[in-house]
Amino acid sequence: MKHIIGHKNPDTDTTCSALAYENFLSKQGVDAKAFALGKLNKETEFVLEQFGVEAPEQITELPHGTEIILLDHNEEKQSIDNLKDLDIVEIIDHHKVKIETDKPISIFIKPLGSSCSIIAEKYFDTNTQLSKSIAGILLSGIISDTLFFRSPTTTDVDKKLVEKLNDIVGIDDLEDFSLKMFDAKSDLGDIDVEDLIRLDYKTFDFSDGTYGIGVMETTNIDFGLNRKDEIVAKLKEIKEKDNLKGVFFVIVDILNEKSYTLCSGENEIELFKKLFNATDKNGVLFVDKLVSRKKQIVPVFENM
Ligand SMILES: [Mn+2]
Repeated sequence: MKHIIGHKNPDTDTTCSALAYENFLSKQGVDAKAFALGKLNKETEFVLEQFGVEAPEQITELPHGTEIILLDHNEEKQSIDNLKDLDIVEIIDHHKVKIETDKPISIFIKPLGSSCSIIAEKYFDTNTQLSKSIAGILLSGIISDTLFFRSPTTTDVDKKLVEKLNDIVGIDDLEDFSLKMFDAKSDLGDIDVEDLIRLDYKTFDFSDGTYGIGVMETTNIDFGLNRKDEIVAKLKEIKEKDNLKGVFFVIVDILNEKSYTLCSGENEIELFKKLFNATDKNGVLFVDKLVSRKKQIVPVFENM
């Protein structure tokens, strides 16, 4: 059996695309199952419950030689702990290619707003029957990753796919549905500060070292900003512990398309201000329209 796995710190796109691809492959007679590398966030739980889809089993390692399909990621650091022992047979993703493989494999990468868009296209292109529940989770994954088309990663293809999927799902008010998703994502209760930072966290190798960048997409920025001191202290701790050049925590106001970034030290504050022309209010770095780590933040660091 092929194991389909999304990235660590699973989000709605990675989880729903993996689940939908399991369904797609089963219709082609391929034995495959989706797994999650960690606890699902509340947005994903809301979406799965909404469409009656069971959450994937959580794993951290797989037996030596297991055949795996990577969904929504292709970097080792974002993948399963013992990736080196496993047999990658396929990659489906919408991020830039970073991986080296020891043999030819199927790689399917498209510059779309979400991995769910790629899976949805596979259904439509092959006229594969698409149930209301699978169409529902695909539509949700696209809405989540594109911040309901607010993110600059959005393409016209994503918009058309949501329309086509909603012909099957039949949601009357998509804007209202997206707000419910984002509110679910923003409802973090009394989450531990490190868990908050690592909810959607990735590390990147830039020219002068490795950096960590966490993103909190929210409809309630105060949830993050009210814990500023605690978050900054933890960013410093993570920087030391993980031996990083710097750590950033970007609080994204989804509905107003603005961001507020916290940093692990003075050098990082200066760097971020310089790179993004940010306004500094007591260590909170404000940038209008900066919402996408993939399309807006990482490329700027890569060119510094
Ligand atoms: Mn994605």
